[in-house]
Amino acid sequence: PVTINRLDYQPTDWLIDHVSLQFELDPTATLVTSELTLSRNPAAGQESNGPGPGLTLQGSDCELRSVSLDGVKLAPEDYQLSATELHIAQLPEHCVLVIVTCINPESNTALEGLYRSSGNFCTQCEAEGFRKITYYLDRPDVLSVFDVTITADVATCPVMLANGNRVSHEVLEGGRHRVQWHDPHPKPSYLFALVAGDLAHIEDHFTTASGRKVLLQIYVEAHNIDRCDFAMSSLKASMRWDEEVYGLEYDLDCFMIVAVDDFNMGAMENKGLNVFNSRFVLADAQSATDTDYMGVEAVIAHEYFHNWTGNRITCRDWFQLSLKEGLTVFRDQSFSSDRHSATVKRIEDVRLLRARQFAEDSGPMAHPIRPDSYIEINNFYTLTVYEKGAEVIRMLHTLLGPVKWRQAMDVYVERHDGTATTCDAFVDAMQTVADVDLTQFRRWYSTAGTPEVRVSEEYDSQNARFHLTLSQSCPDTPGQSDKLPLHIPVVMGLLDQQGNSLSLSNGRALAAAVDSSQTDAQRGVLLDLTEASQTFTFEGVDAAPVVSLLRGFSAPVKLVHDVTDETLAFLMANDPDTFNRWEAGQRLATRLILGVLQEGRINADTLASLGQAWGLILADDSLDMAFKAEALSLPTIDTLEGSLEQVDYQALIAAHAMVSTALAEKHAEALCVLVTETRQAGVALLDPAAMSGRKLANTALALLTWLPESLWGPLAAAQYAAADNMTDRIAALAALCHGDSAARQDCLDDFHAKAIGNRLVMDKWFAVQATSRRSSIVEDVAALLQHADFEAGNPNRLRSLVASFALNNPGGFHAANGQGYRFLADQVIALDSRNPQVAARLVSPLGHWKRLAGPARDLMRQELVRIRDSGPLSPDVFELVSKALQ
Ligand code: DPP
Ligand code: ZN
Repeated sequence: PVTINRLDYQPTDWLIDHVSLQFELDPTATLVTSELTLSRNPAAGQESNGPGPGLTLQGSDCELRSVSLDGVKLAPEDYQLSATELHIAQLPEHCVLVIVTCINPESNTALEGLYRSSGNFCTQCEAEGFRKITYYLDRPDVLSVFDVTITADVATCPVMLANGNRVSHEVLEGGRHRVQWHDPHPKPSYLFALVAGDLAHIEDHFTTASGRKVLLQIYVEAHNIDRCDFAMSSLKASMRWDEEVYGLEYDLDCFMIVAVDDFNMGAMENKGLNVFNSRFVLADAQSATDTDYMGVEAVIAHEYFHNWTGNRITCRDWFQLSLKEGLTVFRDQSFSSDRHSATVKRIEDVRLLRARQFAEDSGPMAHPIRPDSYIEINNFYTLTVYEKGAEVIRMLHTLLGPVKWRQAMDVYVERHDGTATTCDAFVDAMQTVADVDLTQFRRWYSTAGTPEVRVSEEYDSQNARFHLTLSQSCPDTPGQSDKLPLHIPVVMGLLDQQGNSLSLSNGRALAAAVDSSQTDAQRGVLLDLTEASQTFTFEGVDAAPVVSLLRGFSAPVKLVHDVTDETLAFLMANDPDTFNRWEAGQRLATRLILGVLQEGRINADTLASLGQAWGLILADDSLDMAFKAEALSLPTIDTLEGSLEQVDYQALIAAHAMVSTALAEKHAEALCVLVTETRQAGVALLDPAAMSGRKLANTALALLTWLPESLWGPLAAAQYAAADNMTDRIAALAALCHGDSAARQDCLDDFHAKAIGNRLVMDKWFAVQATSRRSSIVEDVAALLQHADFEAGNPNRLRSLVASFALNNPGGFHAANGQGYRFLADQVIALDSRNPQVAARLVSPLGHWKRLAGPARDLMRQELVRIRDSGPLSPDVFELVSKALQ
């Protein structure tokens, strides 16, 4: 396998000015005729005398039937063909090349290129799937206007869709028909899409700010037609939001979304024709949890927002992936936070970052948000590129402030619309407007690893001065050591002992949020931490203050700040920044759990502090119940793991269990009340208070499961029986799954019976069992692999069982005898030849063996070795396994 390096980028020698594609659809032998109008790229390297540069097109898994140049069919000696390329040595400066390929969608189990899902045709071309359809300059900086003609049987493919606007439809002889689509916006091949099959749809309209009427359609299999309304309303809300917040309007006559059951990723932003994993489209009360609904809304928004940040302005090369993904994640996060509780949304995003992205940063695949090299680009659709990428954008937003941020985005769009560009160009656009110099900030794009910020305080009572010293460092990561300091925006405030916010003599003012009722002092200030160590002095501080740092998690760093339990409890009760109230509780809980690891017992004082603070939060009626639920949720194992050098998972899991049990015991009565009395009857399913109530009630139930089942089992069984929505039903079932009652099997059977015919619900039936804390879990999961409803070829089903187990069941996965690791390695080996992308996703949990303590370390490593030696590997799995073993 070849390593591709970012600095080797060269523009292409050729441009494709226009492409016309004709598909003769057939399940096993689809003919693709591609007519490329080519011209030499004036931006390419200096031409020497003699013949111009040859043309090399990428292609794989497609059978070449013919090549013609300017109407003349080429003989095999006129071109060179390898397993991955078609090379033509001599072409005129302007020419038309016609390539005919034949492909087999039915046998395409990798789900890249053109494939079949539930009998329908669909495509997935990002990042490099287009080359499995035809030979092409399959890279994001080659933008072209596409015309697409599709011919298929009327009976099996009544619906035939492609990007852009439909321009014609004709009925042919022999039961065939043909449609033609034209996309006026030049685009790279990864944004191409085709869908054909027997699909039903719903439709609606959206009138843009400038008064254009856009047709909106959502296509699904007929039996899902009643589950699309929420997706449609999410789409309209996204379109409105992008106009209102960014002034960005939709630009075609129609916008289509198609849901397919077999999909490697979440969804894909193909121009005008988004193809979605059905789990991010289909939702109704009986099948979707509140979290699922929020996921649908966020992913619909994310893909829609790509129309500008991704499609109109795309990436020059795949190293720039975060240019579109980090920015678009930031935009979808902002959208969700505008529509729901901003604090809760922020907490959820930070939890994900800490649990998964920080782990990436401390593992063998650690990379900057703009990677420097890759073997397989599919391995770089990572939490780092997406979620840390969004944090980098958020920091720019913080440094610029909301008004300048919007101005800078206008500059970015104005400058780069219709082009493929770079992260550097994005920061250049920000710099045209920013007051701060962003030179140092750019290091965030090239630095891997999670920086650490150490804090020390000194109060000088004589001079009424407070000194705050912040020191930053960033651990070595593969290929990177001795990193330079980053520009870290630290939002902070000082409180007096009564909890009042002090006006600060240092730091930059923060702009008020539009609806904020906070004073300037309550909002605090922004400190620019740019040096390895920096002291900030605040004048006129009359008594030793309490510091609230990194408000709203203003930078993706680990904060090391040694304060007392009382200070944390004080911040939990008094910090005007609600995020930091939550954060203080997490820090107390972390201290409690890590304390058990060190001392073998729970620190009674810390437990009392946290218990009291919980009591205050629970009693505070001004707080949203969803926030309370977050405050009652302990940091997860994968978050805690991040604060340890070497991890003994079984010990960590035991400590976490001990603390969970102690807290549940202490609050058992109150938690039971929350389970039974927080739910609101007779309100709309998605009423915000009802959703928050369910979240709090189900968090309480989850905590109670640490106690003997006699205490909560009947509550859970009753909740299961009474539930009129999926959120409560699955939460009850998840609780029962930890235990061993008769109700467990009864409810599982009942759930299974009701899930028949709804794949997404059946996925939940697998996932809920995969995350149980039963001691027989590894055998249970292995047995489920043999279940008649398990489908290894369906990525969602596979993830619901295998990935749920590996990622969300630390106790089972890290079983002391290594059974969990062996199970996962077996799945990777079995899957790699069928679907390398999904197989590679399953490798990551095995990549962290160096961080493990004790025998687990070697047990995990052995499984990586076993994968490595199991035969020829895909580049995807090869890259992850070889980097993990280095
Ligand atoms: N580009 C897709 C998304 O993140 C994934 N390939 O929206
Ligand atoms: Zn995206």
